[in-house]
Amino acid sequence: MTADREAKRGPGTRTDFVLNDQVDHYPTRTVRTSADPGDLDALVREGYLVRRGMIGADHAEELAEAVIALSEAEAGLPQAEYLPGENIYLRSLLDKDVTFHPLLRLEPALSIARTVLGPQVRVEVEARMNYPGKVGVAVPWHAHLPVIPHPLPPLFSHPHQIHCLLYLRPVTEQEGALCLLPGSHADPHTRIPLGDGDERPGEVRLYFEPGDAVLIHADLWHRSVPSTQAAGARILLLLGLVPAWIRAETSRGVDPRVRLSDRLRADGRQDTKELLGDFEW
Ligand SMILES: O=C(O)CCC(=O)C(=O)O
Ligand SMILES: [Fe+2]
Repeated sequence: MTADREAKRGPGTRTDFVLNDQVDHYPTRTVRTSADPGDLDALVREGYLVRRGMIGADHAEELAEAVIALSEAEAGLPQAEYLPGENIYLRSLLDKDVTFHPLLRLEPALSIARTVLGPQVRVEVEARMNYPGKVGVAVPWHAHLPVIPHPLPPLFSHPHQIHCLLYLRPVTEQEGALCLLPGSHADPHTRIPLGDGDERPGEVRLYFEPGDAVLIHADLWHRSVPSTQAAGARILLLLGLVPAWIRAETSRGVDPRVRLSDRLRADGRQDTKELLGDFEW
C-alpha cells in the first residue's frame, strides 16, 4: 500500500468504539480506515470489496517466494493439504516464517475489518498455491463458514468474518478468474451442490495483478475458473480477520508439551475436535 494512493481515496471513516469492559474502565477504541462509508456499506451488503495495489509488486513477490519455499518444505509431509501438480494449501504462516509477520497489520484490510466487525479482531494467515502449467485446476463454488442452521436459533452467533484474499502473482484468463456471487453471504437459500463449478447468473469475475486484494465476507459464495495449460503459478494469501473472542486455542497456563486434551482428541471423533475448539474453516 502507498499512503498517497490511500489518501486520495477520500476522507475515510473514523469510528469511536466504547467497549463495555468494566474492568478496563470502558475504554474507547478509535478505528480509522481509508475506506469510505460507501465502500463499507458495499462490503456489508454485497459481501466483497476490491482493493487494488494493497501491497507493492516487490513485496508481493517476496511473499510469493516465501510461499513457494514453504510449499517445497511441506509438500511431502503426511498432513500436507496437497494435490501433487495441482495445488497446496498452507496454514499458520505466522508461525512458519517471519516474512509473513508484517501481514498482522496489513492496511487497509485490518482497519476495514475492525470497522465492520468491531475493534477486537485476530489474524490468521494462510496461503494457496495452484501449480503452473496444469489444465483445469480450480476451486468449485464454496463459502468458508458453512455453519448456519435452519431454523435460525434465537441466540445464534452469526459467523461474521472478513477474509482478505491477497494475490501475489497475476490472475489472468490463463490462471482463471475469481468469481463471486454478490449478496450470497446473506442469503440462506443459496445451496450449491458440492463440486459444482458452473457459471451462475449474477456472478462477478475478477482478475488480479500482484499486490491486489479482495475482502470477502467469509460466507460469500465464490469459485475460481479452471486454469489453462498456459497458467502461471496462482499464489495468494488468505488472511482471516476474525472476532478476537473466537479463540483459535486456549493455551493459557498449559504446558504445550503436555496437552492433556490430546487424550480426548485421540478418539478421532469430529465432534470431539469441535467441542475442544479445533474447528477449522
Ligand atoms: O484461488 C482463488 O482465487 C481463491 C481460492 C479460494 O477460494 C480458497 O482457497 O478458499
Ligand atoms: Fe475460498
